[in-house]
Amino acid sequence: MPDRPLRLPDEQEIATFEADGVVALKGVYQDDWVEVLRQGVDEAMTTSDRYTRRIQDAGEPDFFTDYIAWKRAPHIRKFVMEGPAAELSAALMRSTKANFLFDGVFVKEPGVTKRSTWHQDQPYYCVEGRQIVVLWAPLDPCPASVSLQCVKGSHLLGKAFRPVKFRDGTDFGRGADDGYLDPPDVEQTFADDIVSFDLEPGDVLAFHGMTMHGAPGNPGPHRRRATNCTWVGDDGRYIERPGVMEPDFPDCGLKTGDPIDSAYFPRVFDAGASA
Ligand SMILES: O=C(O)CCC(=O)C(=O)O
Repeated sequence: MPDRPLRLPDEQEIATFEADGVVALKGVYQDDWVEVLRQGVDEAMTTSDRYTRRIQDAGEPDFFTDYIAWKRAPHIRKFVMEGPAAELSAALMRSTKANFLFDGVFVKEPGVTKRSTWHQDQPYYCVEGRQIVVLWAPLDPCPASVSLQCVKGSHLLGKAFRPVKFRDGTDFGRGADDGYLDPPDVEQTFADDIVSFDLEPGDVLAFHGMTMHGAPGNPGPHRRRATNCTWVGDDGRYIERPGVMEPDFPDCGLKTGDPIDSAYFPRVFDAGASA
């Protein structure tokens, strides 16, 4: 373990991430780590916790979603603590360290028609800052037609859109009075800026916490398993948002303005420590 050395993003990939808020990184998770993640997804899908959900429309195959599965899925924990993601994300964020915020699991069984709603991640949860990256990784071959879609440049709009639930579009009690705009009709407003990629297991779609993204259903005959993990760099700060945060971390002990760099959110990569 692993079958080949870590490939870090090059300067061009980092520049693309900074300009577009999204970059497709080919072959950055080694095969062994992809297999660890697949085992972790199996563990997540056969157990449950407060964010474990099946959100498909009535009569459809499972659309499984989960957050913070690493707390109960040993293989996801192993990936987070020992795998390539922490160092890779620190490089993308040009950060001296990477703290782990949480993981997500998104499995669309063949035949799911439901979209993953267009959204930005940060307005859902408790972090503000510029150095925030989400690493989305397919665990099955994932043509652009079923892969994650991102709106290029949306992380620089300076706008936070009201987060809504994937299941039914209801919101979390944050709105215009709190500075959250109504979500736009993305396909209408940003048609020319939507990007998606043909991805294989081992590839990662890295996007910024404020990048607008979503995903089509999975009408084809193959599973579409994916995980994400969210990393916070030097400037990440805790924020209490109005209404319900998702996921929330009620026992993290932080208050608005505190650095995320705390015992609760492990500093998995530290350039100083590894120098
Ligand atoms: O995989 C999906 O369908 C949605 C993923 C997503 O929204 C995310 O990674 O934030």
